[in-house]
Amino acid sequence: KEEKLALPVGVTLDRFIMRHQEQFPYASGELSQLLRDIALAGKIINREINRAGLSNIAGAYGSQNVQGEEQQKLDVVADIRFTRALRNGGEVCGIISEEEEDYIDTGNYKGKYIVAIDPLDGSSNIDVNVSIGTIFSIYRRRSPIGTPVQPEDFLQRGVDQVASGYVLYGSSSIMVYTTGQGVNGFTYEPSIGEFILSHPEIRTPKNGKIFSCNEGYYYLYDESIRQYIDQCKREKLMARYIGSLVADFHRNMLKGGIYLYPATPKSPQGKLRLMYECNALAFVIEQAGGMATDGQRRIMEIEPTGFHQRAPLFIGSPQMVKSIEAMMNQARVPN
Ligand code: P6P
Repeated sequence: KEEKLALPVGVTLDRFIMRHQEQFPYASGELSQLLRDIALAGKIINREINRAGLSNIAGAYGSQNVQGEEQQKLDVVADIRFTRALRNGGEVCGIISEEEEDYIDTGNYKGKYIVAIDPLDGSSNIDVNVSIGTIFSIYRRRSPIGTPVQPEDFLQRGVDQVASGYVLYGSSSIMVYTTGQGVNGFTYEPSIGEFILSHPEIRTPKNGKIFSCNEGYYYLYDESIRQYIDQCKREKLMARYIGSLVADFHRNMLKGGIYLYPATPKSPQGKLRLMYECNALAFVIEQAGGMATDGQRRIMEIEPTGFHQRAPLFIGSPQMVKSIEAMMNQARVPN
């Protein structure tokens, strides 16, 4: 295990990636380049989001933007930008995206990596100025280099992720990722167009005082989930639910807390997607000392069978996740 590389706050993402790569003498630099490509796409989306403004409000200026182009919804724009950046970067042989039914063969047969991505999660929040995020997950391909990507290249368990992370477009924008050596956050400085290390070595508190779920579904949840929510209220915990996964996840990771999206009769497998939401955030939270489960199994051990399959998600401070898991297990034990 290489010694921890403690870089000072203020170092740029490029410098950070380069310094970390130096620690892996056999690293070919492809993953470093891939992370840079993702950061570049994040900068471009950040600009599009900040520019959305009036041009994106339906009716205000019609659906044409100033260039007379058909105004596209930002999540479509994000999907085009990210898939283009990943295709042009050359490191990625295939992509699965929340916005695309089938996988994308980028034609980069020499590419070592595949990427699962939610280009802009929570896009319903865009029109009401709520923070939104990009979530990504990176795997090494399984099929031979030099051949076209195969479906099974994408169906890998979360434990096999090489890297994962997100970009949160909020009051300021931040890119947070892990390559399995801890979690670091880089705040975007638009005046110089750089992501700057602002949150080195993020560790999530072992316990927390925030619970995040859509209580509108309270009566749809299993009894054990309702018991856990009641317990949170008895303990006077803070209810915080933005309705934007990346924003809720990021706040809870920094301050301590739990985010839950349980199964309901309406969504028997929950709502969130395993490959490019649950697994990506599960890798980050575990690297920050937290936990992520579907209520029965560690999220990252779920054997995927489909690109867009859903999973219930309980993620955050380990003591809080363990506590709701215990309640759910108790409910399962026949008395
Ligand atoms: P609900 C947004 O659509 C999203 O995918 C996540 O960002 C968010 O946490 C969740 O769904 C909100 O879902 O059912 O509470 O509106």
